[in-house]
Amino acid sequence: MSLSSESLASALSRRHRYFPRVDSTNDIAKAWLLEGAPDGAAVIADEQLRGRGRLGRTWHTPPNVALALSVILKPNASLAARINMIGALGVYDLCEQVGAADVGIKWPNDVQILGRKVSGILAESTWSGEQLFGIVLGIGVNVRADFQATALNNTAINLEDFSDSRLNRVELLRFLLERIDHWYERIASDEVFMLWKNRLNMLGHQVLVGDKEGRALDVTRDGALVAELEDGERREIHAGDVFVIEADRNFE
Ligand code: BT5
Repeated sequence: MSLSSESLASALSRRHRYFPRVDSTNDIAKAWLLEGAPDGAAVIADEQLRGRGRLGRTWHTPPNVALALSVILKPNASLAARINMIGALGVYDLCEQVGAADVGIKWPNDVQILGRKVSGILAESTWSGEQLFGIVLGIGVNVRADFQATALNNTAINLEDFSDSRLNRVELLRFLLERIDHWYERIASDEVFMLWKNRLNMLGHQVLVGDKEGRALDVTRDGALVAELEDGERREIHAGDVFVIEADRNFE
């Protein structure tokens, strides 16, 4: 069963829109949100020409080899920061489902297998004044991409590396969306936060906070990272960029 409007229509019961090729599923989902898309609606694409990461970075989604989706969610505004957790937990479950071991979440939004990035998550909120209109939860997952000729060769990994047989992307999407629904239903519960925290692979490890070195100590309930810098200063990082230092990458 290959990825197509027909195969998705028979596999998914939720409202969704499928496109063989888009610039970015997040952009389409944001427009649909403004037109009144229902909670849980999803935009799915086979290929992205301008897949977006955070801070102007790009996300690589060649045709036939990946998952690219954006789920429109309408949580209570006080729980908006947990949407990233929902995405990461869903992808983590998907990795385990295909048999991957050593799966971990790298704060704030990467899912890694063996320390390499299999998935990136980009949650974008739309506000109408003080009111949260909705959040687009964008998720990219590598299934069988060829990274050899790219700069990602040493840092990216595919789900199919952990499976004896070819993976069916329609089935993967169905499972991932089910897990997102599962965690979204529990978004207000402590279970979501605790499990996300337990699945982080970097607490206790050295990190770079901007240009300063420090140690990742903890995370707050709304998803901020607490790091202790070399000079002993403790800092809460909300949207900053934290890199795990290479030498400390073999999370034992
Ligand atoms: C992310 O950003 O990891 C968020 C990626 C979100 C992508 C999804 S796909 C569906 C939806 N539509 C969109 O347009 N976006 C979302 P960030 O943490 O900034 O990481 C970006 C970095 O990851 C890049 O600078 C590369 O180094 C690396 N990267 C890019 N493509 C990759 C891939 N396919 N696999 C592994 N690493 C990749």
